[in-house]
Amino acid sequence: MGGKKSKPVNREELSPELQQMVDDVFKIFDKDGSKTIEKDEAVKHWSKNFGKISANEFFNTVDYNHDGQIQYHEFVDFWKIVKGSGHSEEEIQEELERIKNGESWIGFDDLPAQYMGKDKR
Ligand SMILES: [Ca+2]
Repeated sequence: MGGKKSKPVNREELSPELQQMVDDVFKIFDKDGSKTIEKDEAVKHWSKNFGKISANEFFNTVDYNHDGQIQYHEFVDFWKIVKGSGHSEEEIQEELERIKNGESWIGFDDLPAQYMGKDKR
């Protein structure tokens, strides 16, 4: 959208350690083990702090096919794209830690446009 040049979508494989962390965080959300994160599971997770805001941002960014659920493969794919966009595994771990601790979803700059969530400018 708009005239801004869009970054190509690059994916980079995650290290086994990071993959494990991604799996762990996914399981924190996916309480019923359905292999999808439902919106209300995300809202519940962030209920202490910014609840709906973080959950909405999270879904805007990661629910790429907009079906209202974050499938496991969407979740994993997202982190591969973050890494492929030049973010270090340390940065990714920090964001995963934040999510784990129920801190607000920050997201990342300079991802391909379709993975930027809603436009914040
Ligand atoms: Ca989805």
